[in-house]
Amino acid sequence: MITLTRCLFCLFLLISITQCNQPPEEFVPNYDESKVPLYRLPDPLTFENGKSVASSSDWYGKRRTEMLELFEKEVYGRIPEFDFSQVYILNESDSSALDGIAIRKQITIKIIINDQNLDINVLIFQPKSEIPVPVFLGYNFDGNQTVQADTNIFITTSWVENDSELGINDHHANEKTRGIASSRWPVKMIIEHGFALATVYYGDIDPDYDDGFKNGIHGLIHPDGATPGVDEWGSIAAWAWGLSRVMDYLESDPAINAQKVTVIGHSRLGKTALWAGAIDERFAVVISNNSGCGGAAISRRQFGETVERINSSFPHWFCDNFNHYNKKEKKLPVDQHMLIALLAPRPVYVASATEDLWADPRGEFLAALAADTVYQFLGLPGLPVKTMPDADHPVIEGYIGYHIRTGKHDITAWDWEQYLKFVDFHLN
Ligand code: GTR
Repeated sequence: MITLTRCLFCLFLLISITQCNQPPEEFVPNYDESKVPLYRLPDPLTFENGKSVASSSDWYGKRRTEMLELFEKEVYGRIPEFDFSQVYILNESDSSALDGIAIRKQITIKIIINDQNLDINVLIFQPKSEIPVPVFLGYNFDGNQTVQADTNIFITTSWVENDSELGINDHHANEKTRGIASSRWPVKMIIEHGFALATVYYGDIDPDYDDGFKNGIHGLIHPDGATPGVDEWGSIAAWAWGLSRVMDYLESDPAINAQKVTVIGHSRLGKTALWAGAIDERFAVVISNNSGCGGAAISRRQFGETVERINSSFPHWFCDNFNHYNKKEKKLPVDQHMLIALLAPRPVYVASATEDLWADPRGEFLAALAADTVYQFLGLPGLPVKTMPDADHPVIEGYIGYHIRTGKHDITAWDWEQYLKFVDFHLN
């Protein structure tokens, strides 16, 4: 008997060891619409206790708060309460920028927490105007100097990703990076439409790698190796917090109309723009460009990038609770249409690209469509179409704008043209 037990135990050990040595299962994204599982979206107009939202005060006063808390607890993580002060330092300003059509300003927002500092470096281009101007606020991926080939822009000193082609091998940006993202920032066009542009390198707030939350704003708030709790902020929430600090600054700048701040972001920064707009209602308009999983796309579709995949590739983006929904999207008490609905009654624009299947363009459209019920409920024209428009046919007349552009995962001058029209239509 003992021998038999021992044999069984050895067999069990052998199987376990063999399993441990298996390479991790390769992730094969689903790009086949017919393989999207059947799912039912949670209804933004039904409370968690099953009761219906009956009035707009029910929505604004109760259900919206309930949904916001669910997103905080299960997806992005709650921002802990902490004391800080901030000062604004104007480092540079020049009224002959962009061939004389704009004023360039470079400001440091110095956040002071327990005698430690976090510097958020803001680059602003603004039209020459007698009256305060509306502004687009968006993070850039690689440093303010990448937005324009303008030698006066300070090169970021924050941690950046290494890039052998650009000769970056010690996480410090260099001269070669000037203007490399200028196709994503058609600054002249923005200025000519009467808008200012404010941009910040997102790495100023939290460097985008999984370091156990030791650096950036997390490091200042959770010192001595402590990490955020399972329902506390990951990097997306930290970046969203940073956008609110820039908003604080914009409110203090007499050249800016702080009632007309549009927060915009591409990809992971589109996810961030959506969450920033949800938690900070000072943002008048929100634009999500190709934000995909954890952004505008419906998680339950499991098309392209999935919850499990994003949590394993980027464990620092969301709160730890989000891991509970790996391969269990149906258990999520929310889905991303509810994130869009949290922006009501403000205008929001969702944009996809035909070749960006990883971000699930149809899932992004369906989320915008499902958010429409909340806008309609509040008496606002939400999304003016019921079926996905053809490529390059923007829908901008409602409170929810949408387009799918021909091409790849990117933000282009054509995307910006639509955003300028949309924001002009709603804010001016
Ligand atoms: C991808 C990620 C996407 C998206 C993108 C980006 O690797 O899977 O969710 O955020 O990065 O931000 O460029």
